[in-house]
Amino acid sequence: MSFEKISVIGLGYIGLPTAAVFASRKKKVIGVDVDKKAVDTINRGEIHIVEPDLDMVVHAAVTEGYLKAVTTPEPADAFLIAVPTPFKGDHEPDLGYIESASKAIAQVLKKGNLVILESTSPVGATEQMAEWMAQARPDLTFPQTHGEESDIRVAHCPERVLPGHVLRELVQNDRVIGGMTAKCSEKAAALYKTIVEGECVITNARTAEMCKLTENSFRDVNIAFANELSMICDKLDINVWELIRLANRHPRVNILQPGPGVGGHCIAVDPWFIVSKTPDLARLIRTAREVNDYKPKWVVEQIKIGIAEYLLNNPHKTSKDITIVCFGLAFKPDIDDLRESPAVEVAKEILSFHKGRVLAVEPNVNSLPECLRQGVCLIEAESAVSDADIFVLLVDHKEFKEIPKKALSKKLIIETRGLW
Ligand code: SAJ
Repeated sequence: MSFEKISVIGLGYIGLPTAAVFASRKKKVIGVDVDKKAVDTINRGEIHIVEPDLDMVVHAAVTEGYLKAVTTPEPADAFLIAVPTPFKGDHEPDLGYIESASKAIAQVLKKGNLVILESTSPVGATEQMAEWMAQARPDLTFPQTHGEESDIRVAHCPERVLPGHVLRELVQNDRVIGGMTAKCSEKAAALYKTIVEGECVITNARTAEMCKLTENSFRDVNIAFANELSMICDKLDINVWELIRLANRHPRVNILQPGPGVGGHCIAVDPWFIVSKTPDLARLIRTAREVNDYKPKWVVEQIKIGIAEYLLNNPHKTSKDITIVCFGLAFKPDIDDLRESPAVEVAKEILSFHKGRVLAVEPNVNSLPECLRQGVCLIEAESAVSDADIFVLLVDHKEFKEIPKKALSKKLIIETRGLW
């Protein structure tokens, strides 16, 4: 089974690194994206997202002629779909991007092609994708009707890489391969084996879909446990970080860290794909989502209590005189990604009620997101330390660990990460 030409549909945080890694193994790769600007950027050998070392790999792949980006699909031997799967309405999965991607590649499919869905998807999405392609190409046969005899092989192989470590994890992590038939799995595994050093473990498409959702839900439930503990400990006047450190000394206890909430485009979204399929059964998974979604609101309540306390201790001041600084806006430490960030949500809320100045320190970005531009001032940590009255620590970026204890000693601090 040889794959001369591989096409990756969707050149975002997953698709672009995947395309670049295949290209670095001297495979001809065609990256497809509807965003013309992203396509032009990649064809210049540059990147439009932030991921360590990705710029070098893409630059080399483009200049050596192994990777090119286009806006409309071209024929290839294998197609990997890595488009977003957000939710809509009441947390219902939105398969719109998969639908358009599969209909677009259907036009160029040939007998013998392999189509892999990499996007995190609700159970049944791979079968649905195969159905969309079958409808668009009645001249070809697909696994749902022709089993092992089908012209086109279809599999789900969820991405599982951690932002910030994508290039390493793409190669080292095990891959779960869920073909619609055994031959579909076999062909998909042969493709991944050209780049993956981890094991390629074979299952069916539905199990592979559920496996990815399970991994992220597992993490969400465990973070919710830590977040719930943090709120309980606050009520009981117990330091939650000390508590977790102590409990984790038990050989079979491993509690995660509380924070201002769960951000990013995966862990805060994927559990809903399980809830939407089985709402009456997924009670714990839903509750975990609710606990984590409530956490930023709880942090805002703590800030309001902090302001009241500050005014009580400084009776000559009004709330207008109080400067609040948010340390960190990203959705997790040491990255520049502010999308779906609970820290941004907290900053936005502060802005909506606080009459005094609001500052933000975010060493990983040069400008604020649209929703904060009117009212929040982005400043350096040093100036914030001298100017602000209330410190809200929202992200445990490495730079914040270096702020001297002395500089914090007389400030009112609201800590969501246990760093200070
Ligand atoms: N968080 C906590 N406490 C913790 C750990 C994380 O509050 O102890 C928060 C983070 O601050 C962040 C959110 O959770 O706001 C998510 O961060 P993360 O580092 O747990 O995960 P992601 O979203 O960057 O990546 C996850 C990974 N999934 C798992 O670890 C099970 C990654 O492997 C997946 O590939 C990725 O989702 C994805 O694309 O689905």
